[in-house]
Amino acid sequence: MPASDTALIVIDVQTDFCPGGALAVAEGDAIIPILNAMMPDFAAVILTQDWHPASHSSFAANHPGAAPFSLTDMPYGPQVLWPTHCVQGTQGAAFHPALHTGRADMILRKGFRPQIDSYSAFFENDRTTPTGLEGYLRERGASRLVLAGLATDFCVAYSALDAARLGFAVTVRLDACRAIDLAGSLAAALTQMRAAGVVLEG
Ligand code: VGL
Ligand code: ZN
Repeated sequence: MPASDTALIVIDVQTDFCPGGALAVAEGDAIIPILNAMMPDFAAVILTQDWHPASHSSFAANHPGAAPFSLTDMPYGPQVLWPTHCVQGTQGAAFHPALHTGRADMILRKGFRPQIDSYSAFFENDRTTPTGLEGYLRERGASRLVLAGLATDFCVAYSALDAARLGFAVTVRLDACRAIDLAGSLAAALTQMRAAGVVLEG
């Protein structure tokens, strides 16, 4: 059983990221039994939820002529343009029905500002606008974090890298993650996480 200073952060296990969803991650739902089984072992459980307005600037549909999965330049840097997904209040933005949400102490929504995406649970994609999660975790006494969820190479990796930068001891449970893997993004994310001192398990 992980110690009382260890929090589990479950990233974006939402209908749109699971098979049949708008931005489906292959086998995204396969991790849910593992996540449910992990939850009772942690002093704190946080779920994150990608939560975009329909006008969100990360949606290809809001950039005339742009194809989904193409890159654009935003004031804060390069940004992948995604299929429309996780629109606030829609079924696609809901947690997958098999995920045990009752054990969550906190649900953190991110990506709600129209002009900026937020892969990380800690900072928006400008890497400076905080979500408030760091303060929550510190006030809960958490110094060690275990991360899992969707997708390994985007929201999980960005969250893990930010957490390591903030000084948390970070483990990513790869068996409880699945990746989008766009143009080598999974290999790059694994390399970056290892270099940042993130422990990759499973
Ligand atoms: C995610 C792409 C767009 C994720 C969220 O949860 O990894 N990926 N929005
Ligand atoms: Zn998103």
